[in-house]
Amino acid sequence: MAVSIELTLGDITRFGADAIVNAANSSLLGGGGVDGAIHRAGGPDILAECRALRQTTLPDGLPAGQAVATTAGALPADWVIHTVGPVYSTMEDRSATLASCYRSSLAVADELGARTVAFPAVSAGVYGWPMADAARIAVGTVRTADTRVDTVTFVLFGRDAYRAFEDALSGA
Ligand code: AR6
Repeated sequence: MAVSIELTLGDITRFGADAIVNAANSSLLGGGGVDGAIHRAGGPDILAECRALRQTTLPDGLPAGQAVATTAGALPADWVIHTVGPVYSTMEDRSATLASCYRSSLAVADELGARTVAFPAVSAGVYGWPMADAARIAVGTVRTADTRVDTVTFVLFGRDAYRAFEDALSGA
């Protein structure tokens, strides 16, 4: 069964799903954007698990394109799946790494047994990826992913992001 893809406008920290995805950085120790919002709203348990990961399985941090899960703390989700998007570059095509963020996050969701997953527009904020292209990669990757996740919702912050994902979904 293909994944059902939905779009919504809003703040991902308020979105109820089995798992929500964080656009983190390799340190896993927090930052701005959606990362900052998730740690603020989810409380200290998320950071505590991130620190524990850094002390055990991820001493050098999480490489771009990979994903790892923690508790969702106080958020209305069971897990946060942290993924690290690539920083946008005009010198190098990092699209495969961005696609890998979505595929790896869905693979982690499968391991957890999560059936509903919410994503932000990974790399399309601080990391500078042009929104239309970020949306095309996100939608194209999720659409073709081999996963047991039933529903992926892209939770988009702002009308421009929403429109870009609408266009990507309709193939415009
Ligand atoms: N809900 C949904 N989307 C959001 C929210 C929110 N609460 N807040 C921001 N966005 P960004 P990146 C949108 O910068 O580009 C952090 O410092 C935002 O408008 O959060 O992958 C990390 O620690 C944009 O469309 O992530 C890293 O250092 C999208 O989420 C770095 O930023 C992604 O923007 C990661 O940069």
